[in-house]
Amino acid sequence: CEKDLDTEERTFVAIKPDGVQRKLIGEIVARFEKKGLKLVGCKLIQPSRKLAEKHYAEHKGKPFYEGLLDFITSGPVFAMVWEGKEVVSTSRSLIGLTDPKKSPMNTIRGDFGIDVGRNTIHGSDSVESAQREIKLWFSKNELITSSITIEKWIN
Ligand code: ABT
Ligand code: MG
Repeated sequence: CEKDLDTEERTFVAIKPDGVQRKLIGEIVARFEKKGLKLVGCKLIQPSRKLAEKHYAEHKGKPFYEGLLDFITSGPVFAMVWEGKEVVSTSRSLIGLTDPKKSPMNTIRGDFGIDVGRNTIHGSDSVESAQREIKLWFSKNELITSSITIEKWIN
């Protein structure tokens, strides 16, 4: 029976301005690919203040909120949508803990960061957040929905 790709779990992942500036896009994308996850959309985008406010709405009023918005809008962000089995939690495992100092080695934040306010990468924290964030950052036509697989192009 054919796999229905439309119903597979998706998550929103974004390499933050510090990660882009430090040329970590290739390294990070490679880790997601090697894990077996599937990239269904990506773009380099410098988020507007409005987009950043919507994205981080849950943190409004917290002491780090304004600084967080300044940081996330300070340069290009590499936004991605990944698909796969339990991709939300799988991605959070690849990413590691919020504070890079406390994040284990072999996680992205554990390997590449030292500052909680510059933690390199974002990943949705639940299936509900993922659905909200994907809608916020991407339009439908920017995401691959076709179930055509590479095998069909091989004779
Ligand atoms: P995000 O993927 O950015 O959402 O991080 P994560 O979900 O792991 O952690 P949360 B709690 O959502 O943090 C959001 C951003 O706020 C920064 N932060 C967080 C601080 O600077 N100080 C704090 O005390 C806390 C709790 C870390 C996250 N982003 N960055 N960069
Ligand atoms: Mg978060």
